[in-house]
Amino acid sequence: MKIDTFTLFPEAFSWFQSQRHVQNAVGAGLELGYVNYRDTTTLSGNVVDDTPFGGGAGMVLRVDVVEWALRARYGSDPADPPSERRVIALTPGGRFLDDALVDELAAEPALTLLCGRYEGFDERILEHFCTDRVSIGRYVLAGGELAAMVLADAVIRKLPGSLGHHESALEESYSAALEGAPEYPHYTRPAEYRGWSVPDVLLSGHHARISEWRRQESRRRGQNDPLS
Ligand code: 6GU
Repeated sequence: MKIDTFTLFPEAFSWFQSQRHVQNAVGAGLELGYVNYRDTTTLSGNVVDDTPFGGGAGMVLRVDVVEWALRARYGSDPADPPSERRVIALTPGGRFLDDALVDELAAEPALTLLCGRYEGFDERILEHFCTDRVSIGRYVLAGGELAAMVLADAVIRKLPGSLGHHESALEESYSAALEGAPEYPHYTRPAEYRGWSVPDVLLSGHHARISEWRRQESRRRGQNDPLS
């Protein structure tokens, strides 16, 4: 898979990229690229944004600036995105990111993530250059970078070779294996701490009973999930 991120702050991704599971995925063939809108703008002073028509607070990322960046990267008209690439704008008005969308994106050969800053994107960017708009929740971030990292992190840990044990991405919170419910509780040593003990069944070595207990706990937690 290839993931290109367009941003004014590529340096913000250096910690993200250094994480073990991301490096593992890179070792297994993931290609990560970063493009700074600033590098291809031809506006004087390397300008990338402007004030909104109609007035109002903040600055808006310009449609021409985004076109130049996309053309320079892909050599084609961004208004005809190739079918093998999802072009995703990170924007608070988008489709909410959930495990199903993450699975869908993890199956794609190529993703382009467009980060906005300030008040966001000129609407024509979303309309003509993007296949998707994605939000990570009902609140507003100052820019799309953190949202892009959230999306990329969730996608990358689904790729083969990212996690130590491939199964660890299968039976986890919100996955189909747990029928969309949150994950069951985990415990490790010490088995007893300040009088707080680990459920006996987990120490029993009885795999069928352990599985059954975990499914029950996961379902029970799912009943308290306000979104399900
Ligand atoms: Cl994707 N971007 C911004 N700027 N704010 C957000 C968001 C995205 N998702 C939730 N809030």
